[in-house]
Amino acid sequence: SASASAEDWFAGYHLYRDHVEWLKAQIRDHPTIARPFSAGKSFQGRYQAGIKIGSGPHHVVFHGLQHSREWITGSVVEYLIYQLLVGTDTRVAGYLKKYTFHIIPIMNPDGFIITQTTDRLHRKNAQREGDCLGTDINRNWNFHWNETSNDASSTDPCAYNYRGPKAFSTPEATNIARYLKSLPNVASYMDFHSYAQLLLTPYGYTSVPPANYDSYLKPLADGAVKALEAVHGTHFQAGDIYHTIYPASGSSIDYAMGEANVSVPFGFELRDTGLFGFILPAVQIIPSGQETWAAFTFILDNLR
Ligand code: 0X9
Ligand code: ZN
Repeated sequence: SASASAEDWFAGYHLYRDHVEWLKAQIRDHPTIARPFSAGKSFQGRYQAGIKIGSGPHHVVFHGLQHSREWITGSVVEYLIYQLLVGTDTRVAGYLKKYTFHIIPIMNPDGFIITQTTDRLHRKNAQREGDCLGTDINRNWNFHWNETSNDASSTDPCAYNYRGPKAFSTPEATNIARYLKSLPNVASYMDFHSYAQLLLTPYGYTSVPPANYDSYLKPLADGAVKALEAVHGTHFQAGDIYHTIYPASGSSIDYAMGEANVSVPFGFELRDTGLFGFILPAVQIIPSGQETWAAFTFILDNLR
């Protein structure tokens, strides 16, 4: 349940309603540093519920479960919340003065419900078109949307990477985009996915990386991956979406950089590399959280 100790909470995966309660409990238990917010409502009217932590001038925005079958991402995002609220890392006090964190563990609640009721491997949201269920939210962002060459996104409502009938037809992406643009300066935006063990930078829509890639983004990502690997020896690879995973257009971090002016957007692809895939055993939640914390804090320590 939501009042379980951290050790118990991170020992398993949980029902949607328990995640909602868990987040409320964190806010209730840490009223001086945490408060609730929501980016808006999903297609079916569920809140994209979030927690704001800290009071610094530099804003850091991140979320899990844009793709609903990637359960480890919700748990790892919660683990990062837990570290920011009650962790023993001595750097946290400094982070809470420098940054305000805006964190949404479950970006796609409708899809998450589907994975817990009817289809464990559902990836998309709940907007039906004909016989097929869901738009791929991570192909629906309004920056180079609908570049369908190279399988970067699909026009087929039944495809796993269906782009939607128009850019920002999904409320889930639209809400987060509006939220990003409402903040005065977003120091970093991070979107947590699984699985592949990658730390991705823009772009996915083109093979040409952004202007700050060689001088800043790639070295920062390499450092973060090195810090991650030092914890449990898990191997990650860093690079741009286009070359490191595959061409993808209309995705969140491309939008964050190209349209919302975020100079340091990252897409994490968490454990594993396919042995368990999306069905990652719960015993890996804490180790995955620990190594992700190392990458995350490396980024916070080196943002400029
Ligand atoms: O295809 C995707 O949307 C991402 N891979 S996944 O296996 N999780 O579906 C890769 C896109 C990269 N963009 C971000 N990570 N935001
Ligand atoms: Zn994903």
